[in-house]
Amino acid sequence: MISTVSVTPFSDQKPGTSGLRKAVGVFQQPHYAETFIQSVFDVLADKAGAVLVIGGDGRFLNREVIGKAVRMAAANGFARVLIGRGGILSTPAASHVIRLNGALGGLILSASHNPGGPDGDFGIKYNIANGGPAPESVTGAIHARSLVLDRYLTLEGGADIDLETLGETRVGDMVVEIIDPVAAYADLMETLFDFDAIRAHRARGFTLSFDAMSAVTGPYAHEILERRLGFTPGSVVNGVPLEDFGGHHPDPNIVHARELYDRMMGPDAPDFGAASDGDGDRNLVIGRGRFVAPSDALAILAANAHLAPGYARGLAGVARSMPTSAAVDRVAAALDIPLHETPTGWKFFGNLLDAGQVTLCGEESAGAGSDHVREKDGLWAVLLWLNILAVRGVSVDELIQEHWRRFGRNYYVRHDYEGVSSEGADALMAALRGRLAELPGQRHGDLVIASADDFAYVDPVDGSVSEGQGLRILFEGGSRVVYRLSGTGTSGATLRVYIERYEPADGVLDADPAEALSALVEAGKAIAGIERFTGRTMPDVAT
Ligand code: VG1
Ligand code: CO
Repeated sequence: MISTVSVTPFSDQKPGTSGLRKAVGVFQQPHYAETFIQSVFDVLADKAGAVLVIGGDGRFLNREVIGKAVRMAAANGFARVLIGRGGILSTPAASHVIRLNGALGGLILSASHNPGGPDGDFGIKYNIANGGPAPESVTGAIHARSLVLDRYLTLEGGADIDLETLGETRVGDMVVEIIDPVAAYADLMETLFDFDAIRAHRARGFTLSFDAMSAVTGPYAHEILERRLGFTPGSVVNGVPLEDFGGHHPDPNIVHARELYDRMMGPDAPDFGAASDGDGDRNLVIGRGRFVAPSDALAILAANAHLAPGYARGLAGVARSMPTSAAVDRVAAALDIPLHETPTGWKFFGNLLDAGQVTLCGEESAGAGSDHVREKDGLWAVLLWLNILAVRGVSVDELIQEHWRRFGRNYYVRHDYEGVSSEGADALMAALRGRLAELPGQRHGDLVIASADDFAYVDPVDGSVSEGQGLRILFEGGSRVVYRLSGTGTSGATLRVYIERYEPADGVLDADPAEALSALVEAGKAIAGIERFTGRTMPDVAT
C-alpha cells in the first residue's frame, strides 16, 4: 500500500553540488534520506514505467538507505530497479549499468573519499540517463524542490529485500533485479584494453599491488586483475569492502595511501602500485620508486592512449579541471587536438563527452576517465596504465622521465587546509576576490603577478555559465596559484591551494617538488593571508 508521509520542507544540499554528503548521524534523522530522494523523484518527469539503478560503495547505512529507496521507487511509479548484489556498485560501474540498460538514472550511495562507518560520512547522488552526475540545472531543481517538499511516497509493509540473491523479485508493482555488480563492467574493460598484452607482460615477470582500501573496488580488482588477467592472488590488498573501510580514509593520495607508498618506495616494491577511493572513481598510481602526480598521469595517459585498442583511433579532444596542471595541455597541442578547461567536478565533462568533443578527461585529485562511461574511473585508469606499460615495455619511472624530456615538467602540489572555520575561509576568499584587480604587477621575491581572475566557465555545448569556480593568480613565466573551497567536505571548510610551475624540457626535471615550488608556496600563503584568516601556517595535507 502506498503511504504519504508528511515532512517539513528543508534543504541541506550545498548549492552546485551533485548530491548530498553529510555525517552518518545527520542521515539517521527521521525522514532525512527520504526527503532528498523524494526531491529527486519529484523533478523526474518520466519516472512512470522507467528503470532506476541503485548501488553504493558498501559503507555504513548503504543497505538501510537502499531499502528505503526501493520502497520509494515503487511508490513513485518506477517499473524496475537494478541493484548490485550486496548493494554494491562502484560509481563507474553504476554509470555503465545506467547506460547499458537505458535507465532513466541512478542513485549512487557514497560519500566517495570521505571516511565511513557510524562516525563517518554518507552520501546520495543522482546520475542522469547518460550515466553521469546530474548537471547544475537538475541539481538546482532538486534543491528548489526540497525547499517546498511537504511529503514523500513510500510503500508500507512487505518483507526486506534480499540483496544477496541474483535475480528478480517484486516490490508492489515494481520489479527489483539484483545484478552481478562486476560482470558487465569487467566485460566493458575487456573491450577497451588488450588483456592478452597485459597477460603476456605479467608472464614476463611484471608484478603489481592494488590497494582497494577496504572500499568498493575490491571485488572489481579481484575479478579483473587476479582472475581475468592472472596476477598472483594477493596482488589485490584490502580487497573486501567494509562498512567503515577498516577505519581508513579511502582517499588515494600519498597521505592516506601511505602503506602502498612505502611499499612502492621500499626494496621489495612490485613494478606497479595503485589505489582507489571509496566509490572506485579515483586512482593513484605509483611505479617502483616513482610517485606519479595525478596531473602528470593524465598527460601521460593522453600521450599514450592510442596504444590501447579502445583508443587506437586517437582522441577527439581532452578536458581537465581548471586546477589540474597544464601538463596535458602540452600533449593536446602536440597531438593537435582541442583542450578544454572546466570547473572542478566530473559533471562538467558530461556535455563534452556526450557531444563527442573529448575522449579523455581528468582532475588533479586523481580522477581520470574517458567516454566509456560518464564518471571518472579508477580501475579503468589502472588498466590503461597496464596496457601502455605492456606495449611499451618500460617502467613507470622510464615512461615519466621520457615524458618530461619531451614536454617539460609541470611541478605541482595541492595544499589542503582542512576543517577551518567556514567564516574564516569565506572571508579569505571574499577578501582575495575583492583585491584581484590590484594584484597584477605585485612582486613576491622574484615572482611577479601577471594576472588574476575568478574562474567562470561557459559550457560550449549548452551555453550554461558557472561562476565563482576558483581564484587564479598567474605569474610572469606561467607559474600559478589557485584557491578554491572544497564542495565535498562535511565539517567546517576545506581551503584548497593548487601550486604549479613549469620547467622546460631542457631544465631541471627531477627536483623535489616541495623544493621546486617553495617560493611559490610562500607567495601563495602571503597573497591570500592564509595564516591571518585561518590561523594555520601549514596545510594538513600536501599531495
Ligand atoms: C573533490 C575533488 C574534485 C572531485 C570531487 C568529487 O572536490 O577536488 O576534483 O571531482 O572531490 O570526487 P572538492 O570540491 O572537495 O575539491 V569524489 O571521488 O570524492 O566523488
Ligand atoms: Co570518489
